[in-house]
Amino acid sequence: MRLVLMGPPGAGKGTQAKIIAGRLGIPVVSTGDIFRANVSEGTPLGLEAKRYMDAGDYVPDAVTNGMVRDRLTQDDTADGFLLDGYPRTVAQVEELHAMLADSGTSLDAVVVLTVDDEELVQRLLHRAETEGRTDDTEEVIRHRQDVYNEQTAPLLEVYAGRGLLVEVDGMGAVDEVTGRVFAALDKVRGTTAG
Ligand code: B4P
Repeated sequence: MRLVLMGPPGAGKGTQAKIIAGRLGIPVVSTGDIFRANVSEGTPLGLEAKRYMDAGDYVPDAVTNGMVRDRLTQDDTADGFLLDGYPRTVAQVEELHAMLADSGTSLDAVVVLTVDDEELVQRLLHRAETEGRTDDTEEVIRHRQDVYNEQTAPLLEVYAGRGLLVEVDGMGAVDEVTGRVFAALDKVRGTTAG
């Protein structure tokens, strides 16, 4: 399967992506994780990305798109993948569409996790205590929510119009949310996943 997992910061994308992809036997491609790996290795990409991430802004499309294009040419993604946190802008949607068209493929579904705003802030503040991520301060979290609402929320309509959008309630325990994702995927695609 070729899946996209979307949702506001703190919705549980990274958490669910690992579980879902593990069960489906496909790799996770997380743009956030790739950026963070580059930041900790001090690569030129990491140095550039860090400026934006620390402020809660999106890394420029040209940088992000090039990185994803490279990743999706690797062999392990040939039979499927789960994109976690990409695309996040309309330009990224079109670039992804072009990348897949170049290889004669297309997306199967775009899953969006929905979670109340205050719950999102609480989850990220809790993560700040445990992981110390530099973009998990309350001020930056609220800015990330605004950026999501301005730049990423409009993508939901785009994917709904293409018949790909699957909305899943992201409130509640992690395993409950996973169960809802698979139930929704089974319903939409008639898959045998899980
Ligand atoms: P991401 O790494 O994608 O960060 P995120 O939106 O905070 O989501 P994440 O996956 O980490 O958190 P999750 O919801 O799983 O992006 C970070 C930055 O990278 C962006 O701000 C941007 O600068 C840059 N970037 C990434 N992709 C980009 C793109 N395409 N274009 C441009 N820039 C890009 O989990 C949050 C917390 O909630 C965790 O602590 C988790 O344990 C907890 N949690 C999860 N599920 C829960 C549940 N059911 N109940 C309670 N807690 C739960």
